[in-house]
Amino acid sequence: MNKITYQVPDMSCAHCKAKIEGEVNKLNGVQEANADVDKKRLMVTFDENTVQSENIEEAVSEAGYTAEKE
Ligand SMILES: [Cu+2]
Repeated sequence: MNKITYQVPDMSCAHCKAKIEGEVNKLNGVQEANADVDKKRLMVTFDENTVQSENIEEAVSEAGYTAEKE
């Protein structure tokens, strides 16, 4: 399992958090996505053999937000 952390500067409330987590958790290979609204941070545990960080970034942008690798 791999862990990656992103900054999501446009995440501002619990609704954003739920939307982002929901979209990232849909990806095959993602074990856990956890967003911290106060720190504007997204932590993802994933299997790099199944899913890549680009896929995670795409899922975040599908939710309407921007993920920047920390
Ligand atoms: Cu929001």
